[in-house]
Amino acid sequence: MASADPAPSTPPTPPPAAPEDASSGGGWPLIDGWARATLSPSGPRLWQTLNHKSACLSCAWGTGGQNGGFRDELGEPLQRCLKSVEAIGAELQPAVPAEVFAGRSLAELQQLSSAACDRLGRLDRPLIHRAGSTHYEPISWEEVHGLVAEAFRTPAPERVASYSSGRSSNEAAYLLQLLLRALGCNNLADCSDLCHAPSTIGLGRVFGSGTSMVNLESLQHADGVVLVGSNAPANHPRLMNELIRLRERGGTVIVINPVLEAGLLKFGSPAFPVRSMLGGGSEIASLFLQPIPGSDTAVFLGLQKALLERGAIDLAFVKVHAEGWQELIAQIEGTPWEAITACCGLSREELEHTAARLAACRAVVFAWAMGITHHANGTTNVQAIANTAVLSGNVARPGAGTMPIRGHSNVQGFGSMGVTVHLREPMRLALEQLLGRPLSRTPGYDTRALIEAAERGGVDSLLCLGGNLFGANPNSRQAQGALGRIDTIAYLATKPNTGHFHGLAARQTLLLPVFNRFETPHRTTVESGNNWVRLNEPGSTHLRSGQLISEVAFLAELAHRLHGDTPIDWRRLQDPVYVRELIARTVPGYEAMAGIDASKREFEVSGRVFHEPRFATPSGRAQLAVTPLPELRLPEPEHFGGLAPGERGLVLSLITARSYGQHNTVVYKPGDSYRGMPHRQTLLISPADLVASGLAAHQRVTVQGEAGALEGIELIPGSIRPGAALMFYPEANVLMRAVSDPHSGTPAFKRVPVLVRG
Ligand SMILES: Nc1nc2c(c(=O)[nH]1)N[C@H]1C(S)=C(S)[C@@H](COP(=O)(O)OP(=O)(O)OC[C@H]3O[C@@H](n4cnc5c(=O)[nH]c(N)nc54)[C@H](O)[C@@H]3O)O[C@H]1N2
Ligand SMILES: Nc1nc2c(c(=O)[nH]1)N[C@H]1C(S)=C(S)[C@@H](COP(=O)(O)OP(=O)(O)OC[C@H]3O[C@@H](n4cnc5c(=O)[nH]c(N)nc54)[C@H](O)[C@@H]3O)O[C@H]1N2
Ligand code: SF4
Ligand SMILES: [Mo]
Repeated sequence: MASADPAPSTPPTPPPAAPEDASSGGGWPLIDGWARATLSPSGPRLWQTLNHKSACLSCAWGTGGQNGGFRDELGEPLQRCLKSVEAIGAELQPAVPAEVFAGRSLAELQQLSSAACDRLGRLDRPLIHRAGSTHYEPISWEEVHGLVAEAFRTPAPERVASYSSGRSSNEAAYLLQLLLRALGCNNLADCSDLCHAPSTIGLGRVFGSGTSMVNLESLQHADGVVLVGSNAPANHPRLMNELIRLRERGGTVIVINPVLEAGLLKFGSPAFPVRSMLGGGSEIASLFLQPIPGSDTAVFLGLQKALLERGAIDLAFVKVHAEGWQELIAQIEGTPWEAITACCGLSREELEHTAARLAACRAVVFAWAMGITHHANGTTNVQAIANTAVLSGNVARPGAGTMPIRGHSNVQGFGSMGVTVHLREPMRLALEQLLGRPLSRTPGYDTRALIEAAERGGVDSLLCLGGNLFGANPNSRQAQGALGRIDTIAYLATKPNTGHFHGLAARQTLLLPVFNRFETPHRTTVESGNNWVRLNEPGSTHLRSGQLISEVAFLAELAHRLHGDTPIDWRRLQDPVYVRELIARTVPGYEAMAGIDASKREFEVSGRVFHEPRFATPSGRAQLAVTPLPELRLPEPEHFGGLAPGERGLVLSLITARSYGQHNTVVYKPGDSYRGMPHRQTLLISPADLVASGLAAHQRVTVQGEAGALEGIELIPGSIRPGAALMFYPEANVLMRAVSDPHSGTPAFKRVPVLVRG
């Protein structure tokens, strides 16, 4: 493919972007997006990649693998969405022209937006930035290996760390944690700390297992889905097909979201072309509740109370299969309706009506995403959902259960592989046996703790396996300062991002190009959000003259340089088949990994999907616990310095979320017409708040947070609950101070107090 070759003079081809239509989600624009993408110059290569036997790069719903690029684990065809095309398109860009790094100073590169960083192209040779220099410069791999090994060879293992983002393989993840744990270091920060950690911890407390207890097949037996705090039409489009089918079966979809997301009302899926094209899409929500942001614990407590009052709690089931129910029932009975409705802003009638619909369902799946976890009480939110599932008898049978909708395509695999500061006991014991000695008991740094330790000068060396640690954290200025106190940072990445230019280390920053999933020259595996382990076939890259490395090769080389040949032959870990052997031996639930190279048989991680109500807790019973209502009062304008004379404004609870055209910190498209937000410097506000504050639609205002301000933000009236506002991440991350859930360390990205003034 000529256009995909790394010719330095070729301008990068922008990835194909989906056009939009504001009236519903999906529909014609998606079909048109497919057509445009596949007719683009990189179209043939794109199709080749879509058909490659590897899992989609984008979300953890997971599509592709041994069944071919378009099929899911049940073998159903046509299950690939346009988001995966967006992700592949970006990876098929030509290499960053050599002149970019030779010619542009860091000061210039720091001016680039997230989209512009990504559009520079693919990284194809190792680079280094040395303190005092104005530029990134080329460096040889031999020198890189030497520098990184020197940085991690330390008598103080608590002063080194890693951060990872769930796009890499299970094999790379396993190696990363093994090499750090063998050093005596538990500082394995991961993007899940900013994402679903409250789900892992909350579900772990209730059921003894922190992942979804529902698989795809089971979901297809549900007649009710409660979808909370998820914008699935944009972020997990494939899930929409399941919701469409469920509605077709006569099932009920209850959506809980302060924002009336267009695609959650109606969605046109290309998998249902006739309805999608001629009927304006399929109806999704049977009921739509718009609570106050951060109040979901109150919503679920209200549903529990209404279920109890209408006699719809199966106490016989609960008494046998749960513990702690007495205290929970006492909380439900003892909490007055007024406290619940004041906290969540929904009426008793709304909650009672919803509970009646729930009680009428035979089997309900409770599914949620960041609207639940990105709160100072994220873990409690998750526990409130899990309590509701148990009390209503919707656990551990076909079509019923709890389903956190995972983010990155292999983020769950990273957790399974032990890239976590909450290592589970069975895996600890297995690793200790493998390494022949006890692991360090010093608690590791999760992502927020890592930033705080770095800020104190407590971190010397950091290895980043993908991601954008700078861009993903709250309080961007603090993140930048903290990273700047680390001596050496090595970023392994496929494409440049803002973090590579703003997150510079004190002495040296290495920027190292890696193969992505469909290019890696050896087999790899990943795990979906529904516990399905996929096998990716080897691939090749279009960057033929590049110097890319496989992540496994890089980590095995580092491990060998640090640990030599003891107690395992670290260089043998260059062979991913051997890594899979170790995974099968040491990772609970991964026994079937042992034969996967020979059998090519993908599998479900064992012990995660409960078919009967015997949970993974010591007693086998679900552990119910009370869930305190959150205190959601917003500060006064004076907290932010107040309004200037003649200024108008108001304090709002800001949700920071993804637009329809971005993948996390990487922006593909500036606008979001589904929400009527034409560019990224916008704030979605309710018309009622415009009237109350005296501000005008489309006025440019200042948004003042506790850590920083953004000026020139356009006010966009939209279907959002009064009192709440929505802006796009990562730009909004300058605004917020890091306020984290004490149980999981996850920041409150969805309830950021701000003063809007103009
Ligand atoms: N295309 C695309 N796909 C992606 C990603 C991407 O960036 N782009 N990112 C991936 C990753 S890592 C993740 S974690 C997921 C994220 O997937 P989502 O969680 O769907 O993403 P967000 O944009 O954070 O949107 C969260 C939703 O929660 C709602 N919400 C906000 N606050 C509250 C609240 O207090 N209560 C309730 N009930 N709802 C609330 C918001 O209005 C919004 O609709 O997507 C994954 N897939
Ligand atoms: N305000 C606010 N902040 C948030 C959120 C929010 O909703 N609001 N969401 C949070 C959430 S849920 C998450 S998960 C984090 C995301 O945080 P991260 O995971 O840290 O960020 P990403 O933007 O997904 O990282 C993208 C980069 O990964 C690299 N990459 C891509 N593929 C590969 C690969 O195969 N290998 C390697 N080594 N690198 C690769 C590319 O260089 C790309 O630029 O952000 C969090 N931050
Ligand atoms: S739903 Fe997720 S995994 Fe499936 S094709 Fe779309 S982005 Fe990829
Ligand atoms: Mo995420």
